[in-house]
Amino acid sequence: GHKSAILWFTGFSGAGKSSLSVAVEKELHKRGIRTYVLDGDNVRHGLNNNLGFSPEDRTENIRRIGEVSKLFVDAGVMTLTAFISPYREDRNMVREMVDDGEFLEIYVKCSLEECEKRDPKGLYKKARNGEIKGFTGIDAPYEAPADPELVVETDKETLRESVAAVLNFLQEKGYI
Ligand code: GGZ
Repeated sequence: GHKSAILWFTGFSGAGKSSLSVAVEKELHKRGIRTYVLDGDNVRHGLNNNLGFSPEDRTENIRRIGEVSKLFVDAGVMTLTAFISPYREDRNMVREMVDDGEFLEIYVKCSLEECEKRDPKGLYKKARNGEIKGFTGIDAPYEAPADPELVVETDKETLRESVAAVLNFLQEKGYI
């Protein structure tokens, strides 16, 4: 058996949150653990399609994702979330929604320089051009976690190494 929790990946756009959450999910499946990944693709296009990127909308985005994640955890599902979630207070709000030990904050650390170099969707370029306003890291803030359960550094480690770090953490702490 396992103890279900929210694996809350936070970091810049392009830091690798989605890739990492999907790769961790694959490993959990190998161990017979049921999972669900919440990310921009399945949340911002549906449940949260009325929200943009103002500070207020980002807070509401994170609140709803927190509430949905809580439902999944109650159903015994290991829940992985991949959102920038730039505000410390918003992440702490989610932490407060669930029982102790059910919110695992994983800081997907990557320098802005590297994220901008990767720029998989060309969004940093647009933000620099002024075509997108309020882009995280350019003209909107990112508040790094003060005391995360785990930090992975995607500009210094391979994806395999980051995945192994997450799996080791879960094993050491008795989640899997
Ligand atoms: C940041 C934005 C913005 C602005 C659109 N700022 O690389 P992506 O495309 O797929 O990741 C980004 C995603 C961020 O959505 P989140 O729901 O994770 O944000 S938050 O947690 O802050 O609510 C990016 C795209 O949406 N995107 N405009 N202005 N990212």
